Amino acid sequence: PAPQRLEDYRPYPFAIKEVRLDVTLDPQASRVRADLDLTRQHDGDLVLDIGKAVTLDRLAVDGSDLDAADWTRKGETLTIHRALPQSFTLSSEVTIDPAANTTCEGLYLSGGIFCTQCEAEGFRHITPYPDRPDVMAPFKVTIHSDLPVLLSNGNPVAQAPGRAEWSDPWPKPPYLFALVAGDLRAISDTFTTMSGREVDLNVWVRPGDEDRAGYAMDSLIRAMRWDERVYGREYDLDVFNIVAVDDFNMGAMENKGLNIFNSKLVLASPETATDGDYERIESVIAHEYFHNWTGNRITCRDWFQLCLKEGLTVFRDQQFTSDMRSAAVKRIDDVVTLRARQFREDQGPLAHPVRPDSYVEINNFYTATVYEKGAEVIGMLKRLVGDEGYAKALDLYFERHDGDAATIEDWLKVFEDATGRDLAQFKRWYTDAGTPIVTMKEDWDAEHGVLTLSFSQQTPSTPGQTDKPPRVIPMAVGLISPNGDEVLPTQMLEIDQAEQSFRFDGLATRPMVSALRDFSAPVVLRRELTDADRAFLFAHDRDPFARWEAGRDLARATLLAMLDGGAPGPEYLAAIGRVLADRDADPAFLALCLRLPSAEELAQARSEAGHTPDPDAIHAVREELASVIARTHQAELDRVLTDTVPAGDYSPDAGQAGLRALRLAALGLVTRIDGGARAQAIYDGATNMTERAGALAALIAAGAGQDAVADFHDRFKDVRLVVDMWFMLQAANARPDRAVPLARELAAHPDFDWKNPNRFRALIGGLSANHAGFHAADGSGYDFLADWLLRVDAVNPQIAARMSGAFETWARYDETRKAHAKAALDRILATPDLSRNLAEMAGRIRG
Ligand code: B3K
Ligand code: ZN
Repeated sequence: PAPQRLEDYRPYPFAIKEVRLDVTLDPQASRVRADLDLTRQHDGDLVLDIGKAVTLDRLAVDGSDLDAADWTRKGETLTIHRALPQSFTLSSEVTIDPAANTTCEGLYLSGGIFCTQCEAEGFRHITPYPDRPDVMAPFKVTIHSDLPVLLSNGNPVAQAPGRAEWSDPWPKPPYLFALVAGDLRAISDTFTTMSGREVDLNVWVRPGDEDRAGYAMDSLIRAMRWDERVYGREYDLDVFNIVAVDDFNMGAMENKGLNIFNSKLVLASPETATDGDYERIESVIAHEYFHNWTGNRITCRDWFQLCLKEGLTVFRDQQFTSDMRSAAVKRIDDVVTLRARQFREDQGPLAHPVRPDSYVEINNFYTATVYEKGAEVIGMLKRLVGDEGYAKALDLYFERHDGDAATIEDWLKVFEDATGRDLAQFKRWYTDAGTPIVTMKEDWDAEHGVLTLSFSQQTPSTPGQTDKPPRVIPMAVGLISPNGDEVLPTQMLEIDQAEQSFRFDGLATRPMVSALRDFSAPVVLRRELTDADRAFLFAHDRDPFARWEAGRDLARATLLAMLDGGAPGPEYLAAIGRVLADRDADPAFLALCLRLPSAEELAQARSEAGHTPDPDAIHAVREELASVIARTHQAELDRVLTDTVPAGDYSPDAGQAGLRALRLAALGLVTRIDGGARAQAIYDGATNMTERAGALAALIAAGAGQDAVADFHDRFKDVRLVVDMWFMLQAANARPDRAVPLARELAAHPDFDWKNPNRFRALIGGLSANHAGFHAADGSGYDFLADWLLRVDAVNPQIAARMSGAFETWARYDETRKAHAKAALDRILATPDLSRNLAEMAGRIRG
């Protein structure tokens, strides 16, 4: 199919004053009647979107039925030819089959619960409609069903057995429509907003899951309070409902007043969820709640503007987590994820701008670039205009655009108007793909005490974009004297030329430069440092990100040198010794310092440096370095293992979670040399899932996990989310030569319900995360993935397309692997009836 293009945007010819939906639920034949009050705004036909599986039973204008000659249905569009008055009511009646719908899009069933997913273009599978975000309307919804709980957007109007009425007064785009019906139980609370309105809060789950919903509720209340305090944003309905379902294509969805969640991001208890799960629940609950203003009250004009709501809402949820937990640790975590996913995307065949200008299937553009780089771009804006400028711009954004379907131009304009700053050059961050490479050189003039920092920037070509003019790059630097004191606190340098220098004078001795503090821009920074320089920064930098980065850089340099046959140098091992002996720093920070760079990060670094990465060699050096660390620091590691048991009952807070993270990081290292004895002991004595899953992962990686794997399944076979974990932990941590054979065995396990997105992601995503396992030289990982993508594509194209991203880096590897990967991709592309989703992904990746 032909791509959609940003430049082709045209406003819809009609406005909708009100939508009335009447839905009679039935698993195989649900009936939907829609009445749309339309008014003509511009010339043009009345064209509606309609899903292929929707049976159209009736169409009428102002109550009089249309006959077959009055409309044409072709592909996914329905065009009405009849002459139409200026204002009229269009009525439609359709039948749909939720039980046959396996796509988790539109109206479908999850474990007997009717639920919906309409973003991006799912509403058309429910009723014929202009399924585009710039058509906003208030909705009134009536649901008929015998199921006990019947929910839709907005406020409840009337509830009677078998029937419920909802009214959403806030005009919304169709992608925010939602409906839920099922046998559900709520845990409930109330929230009094800053202007004193009382809001009923409910988290709806399946009967029996109530005792695992408390943390979600607690997170919601904290998020509501935070958005009032930090952004002045108040909730705007009488009720806020969250529903957890087991079959969901992503994490969650911000439907107006009725958020629908993957149960993985709602349900948690100490025995079944890890600290990481708790943290994700907190941040995703907050993220979806924050969308109420950034996404719902102000939405996107078209899907090219997706980052307008997603980049901003990610930025806001990152700020929230920083406030709830440790800002330093959160920043480092976010950078690790950004580099692993977004830098990888920017450097490969899927690179695209934060605001793409064309797409075939919009669901393929819910990417790390749109979300995470979109958030980084906002972080840079905030750095450039300052905290006050940012606050003024956001106030203006909410005031000026409330109720609008807005664009990135609108967004930048509020910053220009609020701060007086010209953002024409800054806009390139939205329109140009690729990660800039910034090279920094130092020139020290000892005689005059002047340090000159010279920067050059260059962005490699990306698909369809070769011209990359210089961007505005906020570069935070500080200067440290040889005794470790900070001689110049953080300065924000603004780089906006291809080459540019900055002078620092009046310096008594040559300082050490701490650069890209707090990761002030999403760039690759290149500079020449010795291991001793890195160790110095790792010991003395005041900026926690830059300090961690120096340690990371030291670890990366050590591993890269080992790939060339070197041995781990003394600086790195000594630095790790200081980390282990540090009793003052935040344990969560120390845990991050102990973690070795991932295999994927090393493969990226290798190919950036012009080498062909060898997955087996990368695996071997990581193993080797871990054992060297464990042998060198055995006593300290043992002390860490005993000193990091939190006192008191389990709590998912950052303090306890940090201790457990440090303990598990130490365990990962010692397991390399003790055959798994300590991991087995921690597994056996575990009182919470964080320790149990962490110990299990370590045992599997050591090839010593058989008993624990069996025990884990026995204990948790009835807890779906933990069974997912069981699949994932095995596939992700298996030794490379065992990974694909094991994945095949697991795919034949009776619990491998591959039509459930979480279960599929657990196994297939687990294997893709096993770097050397997935990239097996015989191509078995690629074949396994291709087989499963094809199988799942026939039932759930979004999941197939998403998981195909594992092929993204295929062109980095050696000829043998490349030939296998290419054959697997060609086999996918040659398959008849491929979904548009998977066809686009496989085509772009194959190149
Ligand atoms: N807006 C949804 C994502 C929708 C994905 C559609 N394929 C969740 C979120 O980002 O908050
Ligand atoms: Zn979002």
